Amino acid sequence: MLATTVAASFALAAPTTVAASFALAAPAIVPRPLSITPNGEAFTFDSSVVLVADKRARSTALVLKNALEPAMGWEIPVGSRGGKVVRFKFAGKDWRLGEEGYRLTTKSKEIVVEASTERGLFYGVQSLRQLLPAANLRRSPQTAEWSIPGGVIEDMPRFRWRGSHLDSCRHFMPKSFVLKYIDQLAFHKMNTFHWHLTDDQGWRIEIKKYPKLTTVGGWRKDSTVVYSPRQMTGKPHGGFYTQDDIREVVAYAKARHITVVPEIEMPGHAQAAIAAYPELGNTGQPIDVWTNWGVSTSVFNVKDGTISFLKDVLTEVMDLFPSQFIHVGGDECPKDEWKTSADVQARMKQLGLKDEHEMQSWFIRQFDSFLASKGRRLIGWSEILEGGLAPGAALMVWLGDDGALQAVRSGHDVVMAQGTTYYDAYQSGDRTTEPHAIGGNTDLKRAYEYEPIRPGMTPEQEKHVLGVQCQLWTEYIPDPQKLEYMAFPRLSAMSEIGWTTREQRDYADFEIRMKAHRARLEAMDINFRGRGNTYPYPLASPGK
Ligand code: TNX
Repeated sequence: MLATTVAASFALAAPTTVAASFALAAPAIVPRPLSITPNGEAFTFDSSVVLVADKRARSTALVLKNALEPAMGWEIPVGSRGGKVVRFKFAGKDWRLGEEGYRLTTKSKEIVVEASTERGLFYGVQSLRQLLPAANLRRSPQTAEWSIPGGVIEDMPRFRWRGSHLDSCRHFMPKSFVLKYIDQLAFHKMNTFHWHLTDDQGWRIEIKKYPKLTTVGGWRKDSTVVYSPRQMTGKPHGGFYTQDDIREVVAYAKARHITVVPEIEMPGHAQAAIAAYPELGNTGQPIDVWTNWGVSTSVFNVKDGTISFLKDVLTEVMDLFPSQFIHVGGDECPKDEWKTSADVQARMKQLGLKDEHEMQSWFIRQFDSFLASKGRRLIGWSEILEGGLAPGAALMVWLGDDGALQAVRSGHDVVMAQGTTYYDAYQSGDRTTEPHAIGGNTDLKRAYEYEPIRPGMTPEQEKHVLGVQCQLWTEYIPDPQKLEYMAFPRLSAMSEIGWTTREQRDYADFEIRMKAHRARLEAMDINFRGRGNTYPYPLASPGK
């Protein structure tokens, strides 16, 4: 309600012609801000500039200081006055730009970054960096005209969950890369990092009580390169994050106003855990960590011991991740083993459950009440809807609109993560030039045009759409270089889906701004598609 009023009045105050001429004079900001009103002045950074911040704003001033000093090549003091200043200011009572919004006012002698929270100030700093020449993003002294055009930017996000998922299981992604990726989320004003940490092909988080999860479950003998006709690497693959690594990543993200939401998969996508502890499975037979892609039929059994095991795991997970939401997966759990297991059938009977779908629902509910008792909320993929959502649980919608509508109609929150947000898909229809990907074609335009509010939602139900995120599943993404190729520039599009108002989201305008933005990505060493690098990966196989 507030957002629409504010947006509408700014749209009136800043007609498109003004915005367009300003866009020519100024580097373009991604995600697109709510309003930009030029004033014809310019601020030039030189060694007289002082950052002025009170105690509460000091850490954000330091973010700007640390960001700019390497490229500018001189020291930028934080003080109380100076010749020219960048002033950090907390907003008064009449503030209309929300907790994450900011106002950035640039005149020839002064820049004021204003917000009601440190988070808002932080986003103001991100815009400021995009107003400077892209050279400010490099890490050694650069020669540049450090000038930014004067004016007022007023800005606030559309959604409160603006995220990216990363699958560290199908291919282990080194911690150094995870940190670099988090920097990119922050640069794009995204605030949620959904970390997929367990799957059939690898368990990636150290759990003190169950060391074999990583010593055994963290490693596999081989990996699929192309599914059909089958090509394997012939090499072992693995890795995991220690609890110290996890704490480091969580704190690093927090300093950038990003919440890390961990995902521990259950009852399916569990083969690596069962490889480590066969008693968690249905056959009791030792199995290997999976070397194939797809959906494994080896799933958790439903014994008390397995439920306790998972509660122990979640207890360590909650110690490491302060996020309100804990993701328990819940997707793609084949019922083959449960149908033939005498134990599972007996348990179903004892609990009065009519089929295996109700069994799955019972399973998930054990964790819903457990997480709720610890003050957390459960989130899971579309399938946790089968058999009914527990109160308080939220749905991550990767399947069709029906599930999203069912969830919001019954008052449940949803995060939209549907097919068009899967950035493991091809980025072009031309399979002769693209590196091998999982399928489909989500080019930049298609990615950009995804709309999280689905047809049929009433304004009241729309409020249950917390936001949106992109997914980086890594079956065909063996390393950071290719991850960046698949994620960028589509992640820039995702940032705009989450941040920019519906009315202001415009692909033609985005493309113009992306010219400047690509130069920024290049300066930050992002291997985005279109950068012109070559890739040591197999090309798409015809027809796949
Ligand atoms: C479906 S989305 C999966 C993943 C795969 C992905 C590949 C979801 C909840 N499950 O296990 O990696 O497709 O695009």
